[in-house]
Amino acid sequence: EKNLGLLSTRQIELARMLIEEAQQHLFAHWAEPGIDDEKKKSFFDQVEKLDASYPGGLRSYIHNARQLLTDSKAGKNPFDGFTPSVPAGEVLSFGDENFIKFEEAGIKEACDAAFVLVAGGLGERLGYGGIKLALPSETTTGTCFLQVYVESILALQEASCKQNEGNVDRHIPLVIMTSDDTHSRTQELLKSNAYFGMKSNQVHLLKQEKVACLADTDANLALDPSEKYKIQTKPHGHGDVHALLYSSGLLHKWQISGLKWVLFFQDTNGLLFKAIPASLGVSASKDFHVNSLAVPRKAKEAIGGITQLTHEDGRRMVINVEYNQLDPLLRATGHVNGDVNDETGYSPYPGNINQLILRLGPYIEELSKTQGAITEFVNPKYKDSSKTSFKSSTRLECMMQDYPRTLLPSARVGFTVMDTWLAYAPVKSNPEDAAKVPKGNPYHSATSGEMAIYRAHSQILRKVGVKIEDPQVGIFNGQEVEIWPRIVWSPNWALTFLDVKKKLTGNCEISQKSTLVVKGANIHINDLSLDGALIVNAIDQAEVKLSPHVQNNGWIFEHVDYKDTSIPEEIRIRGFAIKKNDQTILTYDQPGKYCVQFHSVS
Ligand code: UPG
Repeated sequence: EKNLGLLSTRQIELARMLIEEAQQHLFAHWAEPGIDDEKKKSFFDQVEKLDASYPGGLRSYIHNARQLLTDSKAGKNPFDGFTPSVPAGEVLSFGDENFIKFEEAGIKEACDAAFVLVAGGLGERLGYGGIKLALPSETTTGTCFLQVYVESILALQEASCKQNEGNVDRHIPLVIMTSDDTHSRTQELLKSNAYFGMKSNQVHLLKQEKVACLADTDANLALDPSEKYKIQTKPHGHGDVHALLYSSGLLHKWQISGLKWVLFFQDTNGLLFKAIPASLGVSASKDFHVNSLAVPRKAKEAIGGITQLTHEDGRRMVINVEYNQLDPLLRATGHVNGDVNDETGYSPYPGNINQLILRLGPYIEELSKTQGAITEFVNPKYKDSSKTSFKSSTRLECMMQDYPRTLLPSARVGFTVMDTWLAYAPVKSNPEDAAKVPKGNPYHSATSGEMAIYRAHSQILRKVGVKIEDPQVGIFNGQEVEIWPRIVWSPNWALTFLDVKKKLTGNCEISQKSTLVVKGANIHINDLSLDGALIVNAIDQAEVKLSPHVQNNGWIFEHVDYKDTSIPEEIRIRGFAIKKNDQTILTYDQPGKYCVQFHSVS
């Protein structure tokens, strides 16, 4: 009471609320007025911020925490009363008639979409010092994840506007959710690279705030161990994106400007945009309000399983069940072996890659009811079986893919399964953990993420008829991977199967040791014969027709050890560095028409 004079009216209200909610321990140690006054004020600045950044305020947070902690102590699981079963979704096969039809439909829709990238995670499992968006997706070109994403969106914008004449001025918005851990470095990455070609007002950064930590099962808020005038905080999870989008006002702006779709995606999947046109096409053709992208999932793989849950009372939903919950849920509902592969070699539950496509209208309607609040969970690590105290403080968490949980049964919720090689290659695990992954299961490491890009491009070219030599097997940082030719192209060269088919024609062959980089919107290659390294760069105003026969010593992988700190971290976490022995480089930086047929043998 003696210290109230330091506070604003709003802060006094919050102090009273904290006392009503039995949180007086937060001030129990406070000194007399005149001592630590600045710290006391900053304590309440923090309380105000925590209150403002949680839907319903800090009081709601404490109530929700109390309920979830009581349920957790009682051993109540969030799936009580629900029986899991395998849901039916749209299964696509790259390059077939259906796939091509959906890709075409998706390109048409893309200019009515907004993209939302959740990138507030620190990537603790990867242990990389920088932000994950700045990590090279592959080291042949060194293009970082954020650049791949931005260039893909720009290429979609260009292709879509072309298909929808009259819409030429549409700039597809990109929202990036950051956190204190990633915000300034993301901003810096964008600014120092001129937004990778986007207009600066096309990109919006929304920073998520952390939430208060909970010290015990009574939901007493925890003070920071190193600062007694501060509440300890931890991340609340990627589910924050919905509340942030809602409060930013962007959704209504998008609706007014005629947008129809919001696509959510994550920080390190170099393949994702290969799957976007077709899956957006599925959303449009099936009129889905929610469409989650999925890939075949190995049992126990660290990706959530898309599951149909049917409640005793008849409710039914198709939802992600997180990877740590699927096995216990199956065991508790009569599946004695839990999460296991079936005769196909995969779990029958498709793996959620957390790429969500939401129809904007119904999304806004739902958020107007919920303010973007997402079903939360708590995961306390108890000291002992009495479940009275925690090993360390905990907090409430939420996940963006839990959005459909509160939807009415009439909502059109579906999912689309794609080939893993085409759609999913995240970078999440450090080399040590990746090397321990059982053989045959994906590593999700920087090594496998890069190799997957080469494999995807090679497989796509095989599908359009290019002869690609079989891959070799290599072991890097203890992980056995397939090494395909290092083929990389820019998104504006080709986005869809038909784009590739149109741009690479005739009799083409590429040897395993080869590197092929194609950057530019108007490059046509016919009768390619490549055994070495060929790099083609052209500005959009250069129309290039090539018939190259190239043979040289090319670029090779040299082993490096992830423990060798003399090598930059983004390289050594892959276990290899590229040595450039020899290459043919073709550059077209002046507008014009070029028709080049050449043999280059060295
Ligand atoms: N992220 C945030 N804020 C947070 C936590 C994470 O923005 O507070 C971002 C993070 O940067 C990343 C994404 O959210 O882009 C996902 O985080 P990550 O740690 O990679 O998620 P996982 O625990 O691996 O799991 C998510 C889904 C899971 C899905 C998997 C697919 O929860 O269902 O199968 O991603 O990659």
